[in-house]
Amino acid sequence: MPSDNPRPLVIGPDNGPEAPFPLRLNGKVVKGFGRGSNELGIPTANIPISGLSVGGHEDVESGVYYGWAGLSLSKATHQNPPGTKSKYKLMNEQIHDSLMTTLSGNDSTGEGTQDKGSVYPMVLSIGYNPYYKNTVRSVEVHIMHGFEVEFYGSHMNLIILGFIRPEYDYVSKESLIDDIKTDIDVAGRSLARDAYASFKNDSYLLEFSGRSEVAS
Ligand code: ADP
Ligand code: RBF
Ligand code: MG
Repeated sequence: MPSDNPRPLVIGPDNGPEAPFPLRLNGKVVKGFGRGSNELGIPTANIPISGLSVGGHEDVESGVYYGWAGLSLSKATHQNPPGTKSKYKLMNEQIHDSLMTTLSGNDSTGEGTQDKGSVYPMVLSIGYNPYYKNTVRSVEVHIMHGFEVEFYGSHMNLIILGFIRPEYDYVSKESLIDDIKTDIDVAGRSLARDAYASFKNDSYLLEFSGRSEVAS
């Protein structure tokens, strides 16, 4: 169960990520249990667990992390490019605005690079989803952006910059959703800091050639 203590507003030192971060991993977006959008209203793009073998992260602790996701070009990234004041509603509006403002000064995405793919802020859950008692470990990414369509089959590159919290069991679905919304705000504030925002330009995020089916 989560504790009743107030949660920190940001995670990680202001001057940049601390070891073992940044962690890099990648994989192709696959089907999960279909619960994210339908049950929670929070879609998560799942990648095969073998994505963790990239850079030898198999032993990474289960829990909730934040960072940046690079998505290969798809109908989804085309229809609604990053930075557009999209219909994204799960992050506190002020935090979202200042994250978008920080990013516009330091822009490797947006219209000009649509042919290369796009970079978005993300929160990541690695583990067994104790609330659902999954028997397989999953790697799931919620992207803080409003997409019009699904992007199964797209390749996703991830840079993880910090550990937010362990995974918990919850007394209700609503309390799980509340905590995920807090994770999204914590990630938004954390990523808006210069030393974290700059990772959005890391070339790893938009390298897709040779990265296919599963992780490479
Ligand atoms: P599954 O159990 O198959 O992962 P979800 O309900 O979690 O199903 O939905 C995930 C799918 O929704 C993703 O694979 C992706 O194609 C799509 N999607 C749409 N918007 C988002 C978003 N903001 N973040 C992550 N995935 C999204
Ligand atoms: N599931 C849990 O059972 N416990 C958690 O603490 C938990 N935290 C999550 C945090 C984030 C940011 C995200 C995106 C998902 C989290 N989940 C957690 C997983 C959630 O149950 C899962 O995404 C849905 O079941 C859809 O697969
Ligand atoms: Mg999912």
